[in-house]
Amino acid sequence: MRTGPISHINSNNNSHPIEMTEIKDTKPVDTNEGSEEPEKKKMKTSVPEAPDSDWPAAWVMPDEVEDQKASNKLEPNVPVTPEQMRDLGIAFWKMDAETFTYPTKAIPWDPKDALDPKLVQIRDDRGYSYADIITVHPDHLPGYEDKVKAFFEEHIHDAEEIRYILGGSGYFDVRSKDDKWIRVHIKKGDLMTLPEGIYHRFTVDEADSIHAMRLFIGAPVWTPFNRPCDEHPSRKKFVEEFLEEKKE
Ligand code: KMT
Ligand code: NI
Repeated sequence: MRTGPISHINSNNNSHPIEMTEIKDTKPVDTNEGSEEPEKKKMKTSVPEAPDSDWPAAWVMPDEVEDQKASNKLEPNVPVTPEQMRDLGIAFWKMDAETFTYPTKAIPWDPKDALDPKLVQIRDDRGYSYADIITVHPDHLPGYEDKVKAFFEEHIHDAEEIRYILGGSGYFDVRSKDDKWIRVHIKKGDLMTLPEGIYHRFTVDEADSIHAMRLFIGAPVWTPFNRPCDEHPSRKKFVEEFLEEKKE
């Protein structure tokens, strides 16, 4: 389901349904500039990612689904491993969302206000200079069902998508190397990044509630480019980096 009235709920139908009202105070944090190059090219932070046992459950899902909020596992289930997710450029950290608390909604939320040292370190290492906090729940988001449908349109962005789940749960679906849907069940304490250019979509699960921090490098641009957009530079970059056979 890639078309339909839900793409028109905004005046700009090519933008995410939760937009920043005003973007103030987006001064960049220290982006580590001028400091030593990390040893490994891909190592963007010194904070170790979660061990495999802490990664979210993930599985292959059918091409078409009736109920986007259902788990939609194949019969029998086809699990997807953390290694397969990392091979698609996904990164994952387990955070302490119990000790550190966050408002239900803050647009924006200044990432410099972070008290959690792990969040501070990831923020600084990766240059996350903007954040906001939203709650996708029928009581907290006007036009809830339409927005939930809009999040489920397959799209890419021209930047990394960074989500820290502060409460509740939901599904991020990403396309596998062979273009099947992989469903990733994220929940409280999960910080996941999707690489620029990966085809993906989001939905709440049957609990209908997720509280999330959205982070961004620089002034936020949430613009989704709906599939197909294979000629988009971010898509081409993703295909080259993660999908094409690497020559030694
Ligand atoms: C997204 O990318 O679709 C969202 O930000 C949805 C709410 S945050 C999990
Ligand atoms: Ni997205």
